[in-house]
Amino acid sequence: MSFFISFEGIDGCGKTTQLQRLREHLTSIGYTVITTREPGGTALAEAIRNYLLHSPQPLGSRTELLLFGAARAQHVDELIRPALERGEVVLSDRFADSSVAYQGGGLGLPLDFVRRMNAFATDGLQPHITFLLDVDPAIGQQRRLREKEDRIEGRGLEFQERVRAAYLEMAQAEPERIVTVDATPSPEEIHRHILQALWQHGLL
Ligand code: Z5A
Repeated sequence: MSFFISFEGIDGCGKTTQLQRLREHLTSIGYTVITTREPGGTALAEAIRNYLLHSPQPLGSRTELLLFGAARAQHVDELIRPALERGEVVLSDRFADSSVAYQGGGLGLPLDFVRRMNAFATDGLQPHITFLLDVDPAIGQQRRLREKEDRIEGRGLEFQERVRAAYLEMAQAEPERIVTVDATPSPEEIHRHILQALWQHGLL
C-alpha cells in the first residue's frame, strides 16, 4: 500500500525526530519507505533550499514564496509522485502547509494566493495524513542546537507565534487530514500517538 505522510510544525518542534522513528517502524514491518524534506528532496530543490536558507542577498517575500513553490513542483514531479506510483510510502519533513504557515501566516502574504500556488506546484497532490507537532515557540527555540541560525530561523519568537497560529487554524479547518499532536512530551510518547493516529486512519 502506498501513502504519503507529511510532518509539520514550527522550528524545533521535533518533526525530524518523529519522521525518523516512523521510518524505522514502517521499515521494520515491511514497507518500502522514502524519506524526504522540503525545501529539498531533489538536486534542484536542494540547490533552491540552499539559496532560501543561506542567501547572502536579501530575498523579497514574493521571491521567497515562489522559490518554495518551484522547489515543491520539482519535488512532487521528480520524487514524490513516482515513489507513490511504485507503491512506496513517502514521509516528507514539511510540505505545502509550510508555505501557508510561514509565508502566509508568518510573512503576511495573501493566503488565497499561497493556496493557489500550492495547488499549482503540487498539481493537486496532498498528503493522506499530516502530523502537526504543536509546541510553544520558546520550547522549539531551546531545542534547536545549531550553532548558527539560518535566514528563516532568525525571524524570532513573534514570527514563530504567527506561524504556529496559522498551523492551528489549518488543523481546525482540515481535521480529517491534519492531526495535531502535542509535541511537549517525550519522543517515545509522541511516536505512540502517531502510530495510534495512523491506525485510526486505516493506514496501518
Ligand atoms: N520553510 C518555509 O518558510 N516555507 C516552506 O514552504 C517550507 C519551509 C517548505 C527549513 O525547514 C526552513 O524552511 C524552516 C521553515 C522554512 N524554517 N526555518 N528555519 P527545516 O524543517 O529544515 O528546519 P526547522 O523547521 O528549523 O527544523 P529543525 O530545526 O530541523 O527542527 P525539527 O525537525 O522540528 O526538530 P528535530 O530536529 O526533530 O529536533 C530538534 C531538537 O529537539 C533535537 O535536538 C532533538 O533531539 C530534540 N527533540 C526532538 N523531539 C523532542 C522531544 N519530544 N522532547 C525534547 N527534545 C526533543
